[in-house]
Amino acid sequence: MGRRKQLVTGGELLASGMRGGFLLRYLRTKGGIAAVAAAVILTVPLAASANPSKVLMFDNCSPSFNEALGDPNICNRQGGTPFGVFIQQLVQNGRAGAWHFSSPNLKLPAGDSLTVENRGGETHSFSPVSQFGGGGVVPDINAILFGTPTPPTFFIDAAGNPGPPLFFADAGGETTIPASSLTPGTHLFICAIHPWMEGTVVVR
Ligand SMILES: [Cu+2]
Repeated sequence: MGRRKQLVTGGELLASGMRGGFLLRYLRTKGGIAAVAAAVILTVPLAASANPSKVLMFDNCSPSFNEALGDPNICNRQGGTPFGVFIQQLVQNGRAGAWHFSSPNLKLPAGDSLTVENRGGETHSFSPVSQFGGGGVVPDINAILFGTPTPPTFFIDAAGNPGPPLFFADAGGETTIPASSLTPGTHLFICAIHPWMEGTVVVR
């Protein structure tokens, strides 16, 4: 509720920030695309989950996200990828690899719940979807990835019916997927904010 409101606000800020050629101006002021590409040297966290029934969320956001989006609460970590580099990665690759789940593939015994811990600096989600390849909840990220702010989305609820995205975790927080949602079979998850973040959980 409060969290969802914050997300919508973030999307609106992103939208307003990108109107009027914001992105191009931003890249230009930072020395152009070549300089941005040269700066793409990422420090991807190598931490692996010791507990096999836990998934970790990672990103590499930086305080420049807060400046670019005009919201001090987007990213609460220091250092990291400049906002313009992040956008450039999305434009060029359709993803920013440092924004990922670890491990993205998990096997789980039926009856177990699954804890998902956010070790990044931004809010993420581990939202069940009926298939990969759909959009998320941030219109401007969707626009970069899909060419439209409103691509098809495939979020589902525990019964497998279409519904709003579930299981958000703030930076430093966690969310738990209940055993009742992890019936035997293959379950697909994406981050509703960064929809290239994909996870698969096979329950037996
Ligand atoms: Cu995310």
